[in-house]
Amino acid sequence: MNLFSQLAAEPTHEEIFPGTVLMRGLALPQDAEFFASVGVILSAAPLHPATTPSGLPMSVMVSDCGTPEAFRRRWDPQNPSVRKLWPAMPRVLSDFAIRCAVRSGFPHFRPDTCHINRYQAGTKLGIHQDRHEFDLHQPIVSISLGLECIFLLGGFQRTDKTKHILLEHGDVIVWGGPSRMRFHGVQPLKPDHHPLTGPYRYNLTFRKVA
Ligand code: MD3
Ligand code: FE
Repeated sequence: MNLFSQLAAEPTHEEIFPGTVLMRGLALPQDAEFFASVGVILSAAPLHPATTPSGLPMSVMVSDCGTPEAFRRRWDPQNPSVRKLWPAMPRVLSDFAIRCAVRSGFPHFRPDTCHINRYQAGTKLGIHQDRHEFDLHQPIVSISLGLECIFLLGGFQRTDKTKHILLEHGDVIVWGGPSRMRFHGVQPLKPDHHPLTGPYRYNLTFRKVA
């Protein structure tokens, strides 16, 4: 490893807003391990289309894992068709999410769910707020794997102007209390290919919901 690749391997620590910390590249050293864990989850809990609150299918495919308590809480009312109990969260993923939270000033975070979003060319996520019931004192940890995307991070009203944030393979964002109700979305993905994930972007979102 030369000097430049060492510098490139160093993750960033950028506070975008109070309560929003972007750590570029933090997941890179374990990317293959994490992607293998995603495969294990998806073999037990296959991807299905996310649905809008009114029941319409969306272009983003989703799955979940976590504790039975979190499953019963049905924190994601967008997926009422999922009946099978979620598989357990792989330890490598929960341990990493906890380390991400510690680095961001949330040492008590213990996620009980990991929600998976899968995007491909053209998949987008319209500007929305996450209004699910969960402990507002807990942060949310999000890991990006595979294709890059433009993440839109807005304010507290739908029409507030948005920051455009390039999220690449291995990037991690932690969302803490004061940023929790910000509007956010994902611009349509460009067609591309990633050596680990192929034509897809995966986003893993860790939360404590029970
Ligand atoms: C921003 N997913 O599933 S960030 C979602 O890239 C979703 O797939 C993003 O937005 C994605 O609802 C991952 C998740 C996230 C969660 C809470 C937030 C972003 C947030 C609260 C405030 C601002
Ligand atoms: Fe969201």
